[in-house]
Amino acid sequence: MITFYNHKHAQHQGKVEMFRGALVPCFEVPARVDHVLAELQRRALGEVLVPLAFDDSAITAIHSPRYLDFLATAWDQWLALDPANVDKDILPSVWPTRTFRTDIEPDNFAAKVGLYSYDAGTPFTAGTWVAAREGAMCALSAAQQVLQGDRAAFALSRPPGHHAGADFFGGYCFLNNAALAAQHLRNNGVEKVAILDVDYHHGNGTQAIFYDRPDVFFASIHGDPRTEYPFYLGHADERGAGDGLGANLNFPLPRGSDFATWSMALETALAAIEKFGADALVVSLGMDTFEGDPISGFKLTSDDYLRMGQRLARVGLPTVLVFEGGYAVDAVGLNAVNVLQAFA
Ligand code: Q9C
Ligand code: ZN
Repeated sequence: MITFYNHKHAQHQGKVEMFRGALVPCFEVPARVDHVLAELQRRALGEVLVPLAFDDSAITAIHSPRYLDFLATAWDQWLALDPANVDKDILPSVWPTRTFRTDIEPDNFAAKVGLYSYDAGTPFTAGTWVAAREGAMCALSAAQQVLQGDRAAFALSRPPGHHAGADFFGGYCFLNNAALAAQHLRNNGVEKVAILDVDYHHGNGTQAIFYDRPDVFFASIHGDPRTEYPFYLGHADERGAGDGLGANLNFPLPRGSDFATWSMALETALAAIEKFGADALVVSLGMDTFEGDPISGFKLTSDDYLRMGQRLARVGLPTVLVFEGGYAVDAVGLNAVNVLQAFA
């Protein structure tokens, strides 16, 4: 399996995120991807390539122009406020909640940051746009590889993507890599695409992007949003809207769930994907379901990821795997490559 590696990922390097009234060191660190790359190379799992370049139209197919313009200029706007900002991350602190307007972009920079985000845990740094954009190219390249006939391809990148919506960042995510891959498949002759999100956290961004669409099925297995981030989406009764009704399926599971419970949800999700008639599969491959994850609550073991990879391969569809979360840094290489090796 070919891996498209974001060699610019370390340009996104957040310092701190808000947690219980304090700024704490970021969990989403460059070492995560370094460990996956090292393990891929140690097990010689296939070629590791830099991504191809795709036109902006591949990104505007998912993200709004004004959001992309904000991402591209945010760091310069931040420095224009005060050159001393160069040593600090951008973190939002004000948001337009219910009853506020979001159609007018404010001139005030803090207000803009809030307009395009939904949490205070996702720092925007000097290299965030460059890293996120190159990550999008990795996801698009992996989709392209599958379009060209490969059984599967892997996009190895950070920042992750599945919490990012058409016009907002959050949950450590800026551009929705899985959505970009799915849309690229759609735009190049694949009629029906299924996205399976196995990250511990509900893929709220991906769900929102495709919620009213009948051509992209979204299924997610995740910690119950009543107790787990992102809290405000991911319930079982969210089944899609309009033409997309029936093309969205959530499996919220309680904290502490192990692979026995998790894999029952997987079987139901895969049966629904088969019934949908998907021609290709995009997997949001988060590794934060691991028992050792510092911010999550499932109990999957390293061996369980071999079972997961085997099962995903048995679906038999052309598959794009996109790296998402996973914060047990020392184990994330072993666990991710277990999925990939068992798949291959
Ligand atoms: N103190 C992904 O896995 N908040 N994002 C965690 C920890 C945000 C996770 C709070 C978690 C976002 C891609
Ligand atoms: Zn996650």
